[in-house]
Amino acid sequence: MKREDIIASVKEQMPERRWAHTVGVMETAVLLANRFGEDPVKAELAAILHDVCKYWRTDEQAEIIRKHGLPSDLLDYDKELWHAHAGAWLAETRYGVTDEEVLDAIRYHTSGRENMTGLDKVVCLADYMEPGRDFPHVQLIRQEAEHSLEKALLAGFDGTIRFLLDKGKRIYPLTLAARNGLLVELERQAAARQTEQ
Ligand code: DGI
Ligand code: FE
Ligand code: FE
Repeated sequence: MKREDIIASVKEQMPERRWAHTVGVMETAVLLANRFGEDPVKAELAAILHDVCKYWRTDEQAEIIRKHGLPSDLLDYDKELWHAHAGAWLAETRYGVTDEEVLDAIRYHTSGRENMTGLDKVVCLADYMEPGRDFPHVQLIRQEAEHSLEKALLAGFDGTIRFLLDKGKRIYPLTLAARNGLLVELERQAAARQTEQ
């Protein structure tokens, strides 16, 4: 499907303020992709579709997960996690997205995963810091994003994990794997800088 047709269809499936969020994620994803050497066209496409079914009924999201063999362990965790996997399935089957990198960026935009690709990171970070976002540590995330994709995303996941801990909620294992993976990458980057000196 053409970009404009995808945009029109996605817009129709959400309230106006969530569409404004999506536009913010599109713009931020393009900016971050250019800043960190990722493909801005792929980043924008993933951003357009990332929350496509966020406002669908949760039983419809769950049905996609159950019917089409998506990870069923998601259903044991917070419903907020479901729209990302269901959204990637819709992107592929209804919107004709074939690029696995784009599909993965949609699929993992909420939970993250171990060994996130550059595109995964850009879309996930854009979702955290688009201009419409306003939560206590968003300024810290935006500051880190000036120079480090990994540090900024780590600040994002730290905030989410703290929020889940405070609420006494379970944490999806991929989120912990994502945070650990970012720490390993940052340690490697620091070690590489040491040997350069
Ligand atoms: O869809 P958005 O609101 O734009 O953002 P999102 O897809 O990143 O969803 C974030 C919500 O998901 C946030 O309120 C925290 C919630 N959540 C629940 N369980 C988990 C989780 N987020 C992560 N990363 N990991 C979880 O286990
Ligand atoms: Fe989302
Ligand atoms: Fe979002």
